[in-house]
Amino acid sequence: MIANLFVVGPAGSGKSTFAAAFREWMIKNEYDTIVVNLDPGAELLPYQPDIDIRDVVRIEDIMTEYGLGPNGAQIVAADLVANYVGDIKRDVDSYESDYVIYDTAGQLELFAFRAASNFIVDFLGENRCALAFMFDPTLAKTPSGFVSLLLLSATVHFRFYKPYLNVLSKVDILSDEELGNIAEWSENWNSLYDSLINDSPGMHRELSIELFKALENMNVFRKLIPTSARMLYGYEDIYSALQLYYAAGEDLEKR
Ligand SMILES: Nc1nc2c(ncn2[C@@H]2O[C@H](COP(=O)(O)OP(=O)(O)OP(=O)(O)O)[C@@H](O)[C@H]2O)c(=O)[nH]1
Ligand SMILES: [Mg+2]
Repeated sequence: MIANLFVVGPAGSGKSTFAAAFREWMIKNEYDTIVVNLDPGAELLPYQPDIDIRDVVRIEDIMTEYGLGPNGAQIVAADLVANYVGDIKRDVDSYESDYVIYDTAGQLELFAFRAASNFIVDFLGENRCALAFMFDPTLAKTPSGFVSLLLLSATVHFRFYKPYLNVLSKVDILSDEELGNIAEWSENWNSLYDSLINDSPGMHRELSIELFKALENMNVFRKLIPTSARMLYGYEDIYSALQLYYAAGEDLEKR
């Protein structure tokens, strides 16, 4: 059965580049993998999608047809994707690929907070599906930014209720010290709490501390997997983590 991975995250967090780099790593390692672009609003993609929703859902057409501006059209487009899941599934099946990576809409809310997306993930993901939530390092490198991303990731998790990985993107732009801090926060929640307490005082710090406590109670902390598309780094760890979900640790056959 096909293993499906949906890549989600805030705008510009590196979803499309991750999808491209992970496919590259997978193919290099002889795992048959395709990428499906589910972002109708993507203007330029850093890869050639094997299947592209923009072939059937086009923002310009929606703007003309519904008399909408670009933002309204993005919302309609996000919902219209659901009409084509049968066609997408047929195309995916025709590839007979073992792994399918789905690149999702640029703005997180267009994917994570639309009812249509639950249907899309359930239909395409079947019962072999995981989500990768991208942590952008520019936000993740401050303790309060890190907590904000944890909250978003947890929100996505509870919306879809599928196995999920938290992925740190673009680690090549972090200094060793910044990367060390993030790794420490993701492995040791007490250190995240200490960093929050030591942050400059203010409402923002108070809010982050309260959010931290709520997240702790919800037991949503998990280790971040660092990656860099530029250095093709971290994808083996992604693959291993996914195997735990897809095949209970059992390696799928190479082809
Ligand atoms: N240095 C570096 N830059 C990266 C990496 N991954 C992505 N980027 C850059 O981050 C920016 C956003 O990357 P995308 O892959 O387009 O991010 P996205 O989440 O798909 O963006 P939207 O779909 O537009 O929301 C681009 O300028 C990428 O070149 C990385 O590993 N290292
Ligand atoms: Mg993208």
